[in-house]
Amino acid sequence: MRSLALTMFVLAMAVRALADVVSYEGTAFPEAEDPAWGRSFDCTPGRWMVAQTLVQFVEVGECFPLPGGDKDLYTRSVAEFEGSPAFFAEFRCRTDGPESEFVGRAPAAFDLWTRGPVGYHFTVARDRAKLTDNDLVTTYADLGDGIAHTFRIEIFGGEWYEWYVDGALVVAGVPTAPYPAYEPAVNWRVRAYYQDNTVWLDYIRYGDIPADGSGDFDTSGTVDGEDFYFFGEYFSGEGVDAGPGGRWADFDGDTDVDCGDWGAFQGAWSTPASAPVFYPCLDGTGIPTVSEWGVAIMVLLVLTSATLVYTGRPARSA
Ligand SMILES: [Ca+2]
Ligand SMILES: [Ca+2]
Ligand SMILES: [Ca+2]
Repeated sequence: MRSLALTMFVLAMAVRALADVVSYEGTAFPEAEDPAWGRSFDCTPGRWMVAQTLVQFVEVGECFPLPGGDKDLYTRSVAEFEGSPAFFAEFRCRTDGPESEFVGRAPAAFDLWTRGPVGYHFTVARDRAKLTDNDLVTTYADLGDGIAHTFRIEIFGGEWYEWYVDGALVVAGVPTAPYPAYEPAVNWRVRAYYQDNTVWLDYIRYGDIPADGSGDFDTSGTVDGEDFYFFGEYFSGEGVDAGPGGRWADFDGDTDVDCGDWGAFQGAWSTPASAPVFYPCLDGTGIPTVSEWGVAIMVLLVLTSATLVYTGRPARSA
């Protein structure tokens, strides 16, 4: 019974509308998870969901000669964050597309777009990423091949911005102008230019940067179930730096998000019911018991089966 209740709780958390953070978590296609996402595409891109991840498969030569082919684009206004003094955007993905596709703004692109003089454009290949700002200053970052990576930007009005890959600072500078501003929007685009490729998108999150050590991921003024989901997402374990995205959950300010922070999170819990069980910290050792693993695996299976939604074509092996 408890496992069922936990499962329903986790599923309820999978569809969320946060006050000061917008998140796409890969529980369904973007426009199904939240109708605020718009979709447009060229030719016949394939897409499907697996394990809370959006998978997109694009091929060249589908509708017209090279270069170009399938394109799958999702866009959403970020106007609600105009004037934010501390704004972040973070996404996690991997692709099997090569760096040579950069010439066509492919394989995967994430844009903080605008009609004004400021914007940030990420392009991700399987082993390299680049950030281009509206001054056309481009910075590259080498990636470990074949695994998902976390990309994050923090923008402090017109004062400063910082770009991180997997929690490490890559570049910082003074923006051309404050962002979000000038009819801002976020775009996520997967495209085939000279080669077919597949992209796995785990999540997109953006909004106001939460206060350090607050436990309040969505800056809602309460510490509750919305924050609980993200506490699990940014939990790093003792002595492991959780990166800039996890500072809000690091109550003791030692860079990790561990079971000590979980105790503080429970102390900060502000809704009428007590905080849910957090299995990695259940017995203080960080190691779940056999029966706890059983519940965790059941939840995972339910989530996986609930999100196995197929449309388009399955990916071909490279
Ligand atoms: Ca996900
Ligand atoms: Ca909150
Ligand atoms: Ca900590």
